[in-house]
Amino acid sequence: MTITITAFERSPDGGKGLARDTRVRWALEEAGLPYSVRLVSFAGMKEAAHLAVHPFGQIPTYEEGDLALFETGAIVFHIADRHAGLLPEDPDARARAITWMFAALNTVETPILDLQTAKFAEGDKPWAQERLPLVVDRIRARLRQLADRLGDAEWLDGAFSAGDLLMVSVLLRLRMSGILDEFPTLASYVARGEARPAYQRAFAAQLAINAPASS
Ligand code: GTB
Repeated sequence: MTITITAFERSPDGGKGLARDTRVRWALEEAGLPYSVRLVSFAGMKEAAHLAVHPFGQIPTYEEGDLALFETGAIVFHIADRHAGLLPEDPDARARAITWMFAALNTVETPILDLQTAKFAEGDKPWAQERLPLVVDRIRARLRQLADRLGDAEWLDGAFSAGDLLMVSVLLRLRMSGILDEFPTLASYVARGEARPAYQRAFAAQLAINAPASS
């Protein structure tokens, strides 16, 4: 059955792969699934046709026959649950990999999102310069804990899993800030994720849409 996902008509990041469709593309590539992409504008996301699939008017979405999903974590889990390569067969190892998926989105990404908010949405507020160091310190604390747990391991729990896919994707959002480089263990972990052929294909596919046209 054909899989169709949605992505920005033109991502504000200009092709850095930070919009969340890249996570879904990566999961589809890891699973070896062909897919098509429906590009949506910011205005189109708020129109009834898109809201019928995504109640919050965002990307990405995932459609497969009669099934329509939103929320990146749920989409990646759906792909990982139904296809080999992203979750272990062993039930306990599978549960731990799913735990890492939640940890990436609920525990590690949340302070990182605060940084985006503090910089871009609240940067002009009179208290912004006071708040920023607090936000950055909370990120550093999380990354320290994550780096301690990862240690010298290649991936978070045995073989590469959907937990790593989401964790690497979340950490990638920090690259521009320089904070990731303060944690060489995590910088290397992210580099291992980016080196995976499936990630490379996903990144190239979004870049083909989002790269600024050369003059
Ligand atoms: N919880 C939802 C999920 O995980 O799927 C969040 C989805 C979401 O935030 N979607 C964003 C969106 O549609 C795009 S990915 N925004 C439009 C809107 O809300 O109107 C977030 C994103 C956007 C841009 C960059 N960037 O330019 O670097 C990075 C990440």
